[in-house]
Amino acid sequence: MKMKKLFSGVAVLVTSLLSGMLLSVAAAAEPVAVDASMLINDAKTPGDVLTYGMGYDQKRYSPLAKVNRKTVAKLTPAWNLSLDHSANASVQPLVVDGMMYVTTHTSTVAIDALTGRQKWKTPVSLPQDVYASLCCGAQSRGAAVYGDKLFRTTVDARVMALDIKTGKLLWETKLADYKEGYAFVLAPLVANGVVMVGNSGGEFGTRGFLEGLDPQTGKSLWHVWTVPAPNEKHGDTWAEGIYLKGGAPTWITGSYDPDLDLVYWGTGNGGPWNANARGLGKDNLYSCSVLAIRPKTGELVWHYQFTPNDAYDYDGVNELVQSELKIDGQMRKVIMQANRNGYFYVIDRTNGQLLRANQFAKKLNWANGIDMKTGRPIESEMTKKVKATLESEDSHEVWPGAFGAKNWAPMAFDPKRNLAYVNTVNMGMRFKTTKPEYRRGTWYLGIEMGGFPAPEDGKRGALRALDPLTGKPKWSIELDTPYLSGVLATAGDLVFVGAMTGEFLALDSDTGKKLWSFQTGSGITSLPITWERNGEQYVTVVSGSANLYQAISGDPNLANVPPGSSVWTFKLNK
Ligand SMILES: [Ca+2]
Ligand SMILES: [Ca+2]
Repeated sequence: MKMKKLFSGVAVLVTSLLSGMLLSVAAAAEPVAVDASMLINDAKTPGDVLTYGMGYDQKRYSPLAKVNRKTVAKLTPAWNLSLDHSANASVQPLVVDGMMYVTTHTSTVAIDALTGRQKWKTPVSLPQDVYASLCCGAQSRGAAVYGDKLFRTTVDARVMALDIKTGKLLWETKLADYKEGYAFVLAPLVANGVVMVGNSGGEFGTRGFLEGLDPQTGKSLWHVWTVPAPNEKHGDTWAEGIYLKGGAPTWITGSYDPDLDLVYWGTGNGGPWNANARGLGKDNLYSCSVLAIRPKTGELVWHYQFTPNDAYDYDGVNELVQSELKIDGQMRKVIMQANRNGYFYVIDRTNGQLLRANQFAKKLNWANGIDMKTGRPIESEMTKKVKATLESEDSHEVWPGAFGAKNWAPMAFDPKRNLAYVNTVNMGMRFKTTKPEYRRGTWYLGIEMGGFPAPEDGKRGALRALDPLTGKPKWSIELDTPYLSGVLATAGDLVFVGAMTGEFLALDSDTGKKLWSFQTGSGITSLPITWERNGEQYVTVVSGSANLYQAISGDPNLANVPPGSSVWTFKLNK
C-alpha cells in the first residue's frame, strides 16, 4: 500500500513536471495570427480587417468615426504603393497585425500598413495559355486568413496557402481544368475551420461547384455541384443531356452566420444563356439561387431561386448581406441581395423564406414583379416570347442588360440608418437567340449580342441609398458612367466609393453630398476598407481599372483612363 502510494505520488509529480514543461513550450511558441473568434468578431474590431466584407455579415460598415463629416476635408494620402500590374484591380485588402495583404492575379503582396513599404511579394506563376480561356478578366478579389496562413485562388483554378509571415507557399490544390474555362478569382471564405471557394467560368459550358478544403493540408473535405445530375434531386429541372455544361458558377464569396452555422452563397446563371436550350418551363436548379450550406460538410440546408430559367445572364451571385430588420412588427434575421435582375431581395436567413422583393432598377421590362406567395417572378410577355423558341427571328431589348441592375461590386449596409448603399447600373441589352454550339474553353451562350443601349438621359448608373424593405432610394446620385467599385460605410456618417474615372470619394451618408475626393491615377473597381492603428483611422483603396465594362460598354468617358494598379492609404492631416 505504502509503496503504491509513493509510486503514484511520484507519477503525479512527474506528470505535473511534464505538463508544466509542455505548458511553457506552448507559451514560448508564436501565437496563432488569426483564430476563429477573431474572424467571428472582425466587424467589431477595427484594428484589423480579417474577412472579405469587413465581417462575416459583409456589411462593409465600420464603427470608426474619427474620419467624419467634420474632419474628412483633412483626409490626405499617407502612402501609395505600386502593384506593378496593369490588369484589373478588384481586390479587397486585408489588414492583420499591422500588415496589409493585397492580391492581384499574378502576385500576393504584404505591405507594412503604416509606411506602405512592401515586405514580401510572392508571384503566382501561370501557364501562358490561361488567358485564352478566361471569360471575364484576369483579376483577384482578395485573400482569406486563418491561423498562420493566407489563402487565395488563381485564374488557372488553384487554391493556395501561403505563410502569412514570409509569403512562402505551403500547399496548393488544383480544383479544375482551366482549359475548360474554369477560373477562380474570388477571395476564399474560412467558416467553421473550412476554406470554402467557388468557381468562375459559367459562360464557358462548365458545371458550377463549391469546394470545402482543409486549411492545414489543402485536401478537399467536400465538393458540391450546383447543377444536379439527372438522377439527383432537381436533376429533372434541366433539359436532357445538358447538366455537365449547366453553369451556375459560384464566383463571389458567400457570407457566414456563425450562430446558425450557415454559409450563404449565390450562384450564377445557367449555361448556355439561351433559356430555351436549358428546357422550356424548366427551372434549372440551382442556377440564379442562394444556397444555405453547412461549412463543415457542404450539406445544403435550404435554397431560394431568384430567377428560374434565366434568359438574360442574371447571375444570383451578388453579396448576401446579413442584418436584423423589423418586418411586419417582428425582428427577423435576414440576408439582403440587390440582384442583377433588378429586384432587391430580403430573405429570412434561418429558413429561406422570402420577405420582400422590390424593384430597385430604374428600368426593368423582363418581369412585372415577384409573386410573394410563390417567390417566383411574374414574367413579362417579352420574356415569354424570348423563351418560347430556340432561335429568334426578331431582336429583343431587355432591361436590365447583362451588366445587371447591379454588378458584382458589393454594397455597404448602414445598420444605424437601415440603408443599403448600392452602385446601380442602368443599361439594356439587345440580342437574338441562336442555337448554342459548345467548343471547349470558349463562350457558350446561344445568343447573338447586339449591344448595350444607354438610357435616353445618358445616365448609365447611379449610387443609391436604398431602403431594403421598399427598394426605394432615400437619395440617388445619377451618373454618366456608373461606379463599379465596392462601397464602404462608416459610423463617421460617411460613404466611400470609387469612380472608374479615378476619383475616390467620401459622401454624406444622409444626403449623398460629396464631401471629399481624390484622383488616384487610374479607375477604381476595387473594394475600399477602413482600419485603425495607434488611435488613428486609415482608409485604403486600390486604384487600377481594366474591366469588362470598359472593354464592351462603348462608354466615351473612359477612353482616356489608363490602367496601372497601386494601393492608396489615407489618414487625417493634423
Ligand atoms: Ca476586425
Ligand atoms: Ca454570368
